[in-house]
Amino acid sequence: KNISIIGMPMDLGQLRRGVDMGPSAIRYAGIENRLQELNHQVDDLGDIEIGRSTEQIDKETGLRNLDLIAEKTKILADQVNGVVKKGAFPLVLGGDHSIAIGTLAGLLQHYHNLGVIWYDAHGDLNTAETSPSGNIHGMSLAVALGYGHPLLLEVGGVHKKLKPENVVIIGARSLDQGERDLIKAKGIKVFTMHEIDRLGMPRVMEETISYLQDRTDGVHLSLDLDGLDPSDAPGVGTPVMGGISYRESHLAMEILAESQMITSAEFVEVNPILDERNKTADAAVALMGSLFGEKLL
Ligand code: DIR
Ligand code: MN
Ligand code: MN
Ligand code: MN
Repeated sequence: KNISIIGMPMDLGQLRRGVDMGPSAIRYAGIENRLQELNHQVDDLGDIEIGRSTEQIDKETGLRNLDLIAEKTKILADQVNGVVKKGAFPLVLGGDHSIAIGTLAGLLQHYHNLGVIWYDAHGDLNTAETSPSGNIHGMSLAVALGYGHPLLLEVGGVHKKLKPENVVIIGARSLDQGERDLIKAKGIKVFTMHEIDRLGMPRVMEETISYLQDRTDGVHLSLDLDGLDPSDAPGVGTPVMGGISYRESHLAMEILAESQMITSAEFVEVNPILDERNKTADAAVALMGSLFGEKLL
């Protein structure tokens, strides 16, 4: 594969500073070598410039850093767009999960039936009306589906929105009421921790793959490291107990690699300030290894 790495060091979508250092931590953990050893062609496009600013809260909606997030995710959407156009695989490094607004906007300009696997403890399906926090990282999947602030909806220009039947959420264990209502109203497929415990990860992934296979023309993996259990991925801003294990996550990535279905990916919410000796970035890189075909024998 031709893999283009894009760093998106943005921490504006939530309150814990430090997640802007995620791309550095992931690079330090050896992402480029790891992928090159699997015989991929890797092109690191560097980081999108975010800069420093003081927090701004939108008076009307309570959204934090709305203008800046709209501005910066627009740049990411263009870059992702360019990578897909030249036929390469976009691999985006976060940053908090609000960056997915840009990644998905870029992808949706190409794919008519984009599939999305949202690997996360959370649904990220809030809008200004339902959000308990005003944090835009809890809204990115809703925005891709077409629900949210107009400034966020217009990131990446006019394009088709993500179809709710093309989304699979894996690992959910913390959903706000408005998110549950949206999931039910739109019939979004969710494997909560309950289903993962009950069915086991192999069956969850097989069902995910067969569900997305015939209805999509590309599948994006959006992996929030807080989908993993905090014992395996402590360096995240909003850890939730009882998550997916490191081993289950590897298995999930290996099954996705075998399916050859994934056409783009992003790894988000790595926060080195909250981490233990870069454990979470190491986990992210190990999972990317499996996603891109690593096998022991
Ligand atoms: C919560 C937390 N649902 C919110 N969301 C997080 O603020 O909207 N998403 N942590 O990753
Ligand atoms: Mn998330
Ligand atoms: Mn998040
Ligand atoms: Mn999360």
